[in-house]
Amino acid sequence: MSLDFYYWPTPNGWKVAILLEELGLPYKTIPINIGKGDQFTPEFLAISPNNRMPAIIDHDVAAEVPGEPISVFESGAIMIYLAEKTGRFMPADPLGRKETLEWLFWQTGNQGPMAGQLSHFVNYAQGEHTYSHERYAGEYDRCLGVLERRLGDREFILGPDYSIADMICWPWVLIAKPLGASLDAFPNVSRWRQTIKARPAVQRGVDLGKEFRRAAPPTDEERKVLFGQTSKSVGEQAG
Ligand SMILES: N[C@@H](CCC(=O)N[C@@H](CS)C(=O)NCC(=O)O)C(=O)O
Repeated sequence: MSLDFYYWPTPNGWKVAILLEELGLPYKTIPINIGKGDQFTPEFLAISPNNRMPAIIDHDVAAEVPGEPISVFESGAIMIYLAEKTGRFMPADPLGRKETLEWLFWQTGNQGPMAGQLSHFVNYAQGEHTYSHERYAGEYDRCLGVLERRLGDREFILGPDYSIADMICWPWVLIAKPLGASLDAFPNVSRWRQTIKARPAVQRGVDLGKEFRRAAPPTDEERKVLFGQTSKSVGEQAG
């Protein structure tokens, strides 16, 4: 398999980095510097129309299915694509597949956006935003509660087997503390977080591109790129 991985070291990028490392697939990392605006180039938008990373291009498809290489955007879609293509980290039976999809949709529709907005108010928003901050802190906490109940009688999200459902939910739990949340009230989540953290492939995934990680608050230039995006501003940059 020959894969290009469009990536920047953030929790959403780690999800796919972890899966690629777990699968042991060779891949070429293409950094998408989201503070510089790489996500708005016409080339990247052709792969990822929502101007967000992660995304992948699978060059092997041409060999199997005649035609162009296949691009995939949205972390959940990428993970299903790779799990189904390799037959790993996802149950093949219809009910197991259904449960995997439930947790992938839950992550990308609930935990991810709520944690992402919480991160915005913890790390980036300037000035006082008590209502918004509390709203997202509450939602992040609620999502931790959802995982806590799910993991009450299961080692992993789907049961005894580690899967893409764990890989997609884990990165936003990894950074609970920097988001201002304690895991003290969530013993099952804490246990699960530690078990997954101890996996060498997970460590390699989280370390991918760590030299690009932000050491300081964003500059004014980066703020302009990242925040206040509209259809017009993205359209203008996309050319
Ligand atoms: N729902 C998307 C979320 C991806 C996402 O939000 N990526 C962020 C980095 S964590 C990004 O690319 N941001 C670029 C921007 O805000 O312009 C997924 O799960 O893939």
